[in-house]
Amino acid sequence: MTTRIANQKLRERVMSAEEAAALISNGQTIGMSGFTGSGYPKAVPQALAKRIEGEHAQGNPFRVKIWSGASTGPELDGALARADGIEFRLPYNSDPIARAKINAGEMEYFDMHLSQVAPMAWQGFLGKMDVAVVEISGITAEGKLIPSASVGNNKTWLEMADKVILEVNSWQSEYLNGMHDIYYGTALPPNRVPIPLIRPDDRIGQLHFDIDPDKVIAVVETDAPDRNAPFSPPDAVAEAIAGNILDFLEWEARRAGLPKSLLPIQSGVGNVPNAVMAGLIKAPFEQMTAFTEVIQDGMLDMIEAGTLRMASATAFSLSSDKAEYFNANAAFFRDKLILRPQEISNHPELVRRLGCIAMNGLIEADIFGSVNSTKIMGSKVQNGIGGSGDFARNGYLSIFVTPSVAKGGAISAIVPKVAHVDHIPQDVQVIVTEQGLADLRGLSPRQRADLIIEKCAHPDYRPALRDYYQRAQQSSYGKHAPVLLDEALSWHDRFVKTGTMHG
Ligand code: 0RQ
Repeated sequence: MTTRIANQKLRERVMSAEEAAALISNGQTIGMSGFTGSGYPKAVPQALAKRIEGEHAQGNPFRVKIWSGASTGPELDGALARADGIEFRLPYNSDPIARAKINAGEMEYFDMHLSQVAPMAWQGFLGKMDVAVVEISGITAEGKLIPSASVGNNKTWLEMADKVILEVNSWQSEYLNGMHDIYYGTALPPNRVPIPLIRPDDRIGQLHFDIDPDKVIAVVETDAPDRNAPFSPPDAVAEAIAGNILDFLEWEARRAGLPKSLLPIQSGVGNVPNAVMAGLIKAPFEQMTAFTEVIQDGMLDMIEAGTLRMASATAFSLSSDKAEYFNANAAFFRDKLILRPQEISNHPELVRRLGCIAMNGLIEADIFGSVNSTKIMGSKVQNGIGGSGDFARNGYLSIFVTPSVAKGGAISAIVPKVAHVDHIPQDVQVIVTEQGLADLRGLSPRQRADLIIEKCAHPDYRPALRDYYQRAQQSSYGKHAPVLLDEALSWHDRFVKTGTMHG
């Protein structure tokens, strides 16, 4: 199984996952590849988890610090969290076992903007990286690394880490070779220069990662699929939200005189963004582009339908079926997709220059348009801010989408005040639910409140929101953004105590 390793020197480092995991020590910081369930190492983390369980059984401490690109898969975060082997994790997690550990206070989790991970790692305050464990899809004869289905922070991890363990996964399509654009021009201030990317399809870097072969302590061969949760087919709520967005985009394109190709789209993960992609296939836009962080199922459909000309991202985020489909049809897709490091795919300079249309999910929004994307009832993390902040602050348009209620109606997604803020009102231009769409651009807090309550809130919660807001307008300390301090978070408090926000 050495056909993917064309370099003699690195072929000599091939060993088993168990042997490679034995090279990792307690307390080390590990830079893992992986972004939204693609391109993460699969064999070494599982072998490491087994080793950690063995050490724990003998009463020995063994925990590591994990830095990744974004979420990974059950073989990595799931296995290591189950073994109680993760002491600290950054920057985005969607694994349920790791989430439970974080929310039980048993694992430290630093949730940060995805574009900032690599620059902040270089700034040094996060500490040093001992080992990088990176999945790749092959090694060239010259010893260059062919990236896998995600790029994430791999370039940085390969440069920063003292030692490198490579997983060469032959399940990944060989057609990935040629799809990447690895930019090596980033530097820290005062040496930073403009990033020379003007259009989403510009290529500014190289196809492969550079690597110092002397740092590579192990090469492990795998043949294992990326694992991602399947998307549920769009339900009536997702379709209504998508319909509201599509009407708005058509209106906005006419109003602002945007081209037929619109502006580059960014779409978050989840069923609703996927439904929007499905809707865009039928919209009157042509030759669209995406400058985004993940390529989901819906984007491949748009490319096949001819509505999307190309997509730039840092990773695939495909359901298992779609990932198999991609592998079978990679020859068709390869010249229409570009995968870049996440500090480039999400770079504020580029998002602002290109004028991305950002569409992201939310947990809850308040009547003034602050958005909570991460913490249920203000304290329980769901996933993390991911790239939503990179795009929401810098896009031409910043749209947030959500069903108007959660947990069967026990929770209103529109509340008097969010219990945690990820996106301040200045970064939230449009809020969309299945009830309607609130275009908040240019509006004062009080104008925003009227619109959000009437257009976005569920009818079951609208009277209570109106009542709260009317009383706030009368007795708030200030009248610019009226608030009842002793009541603003009472909806959350009621849910925690009684299981419903209904009074
Ligand atoms: O919980 O799974 O226990 O049922 O949150 O909610 O409705 O399935 O929505 O999958 O679109 O995720 C904001 C989490 C939405 C996502 C968020 C509960 C709900 C359910 C998931 P269950 P849904 P989605 C690109 C951009 C931040 C990162 C980002 C996200 C679970 O979009 O992580 O945008 N965004 N990245 O029941 C209590 C509420 C709730 C609630 C939902 N108000 N109160 N629970 N839930 N609303 C991608 C990357 O950056 C990598």
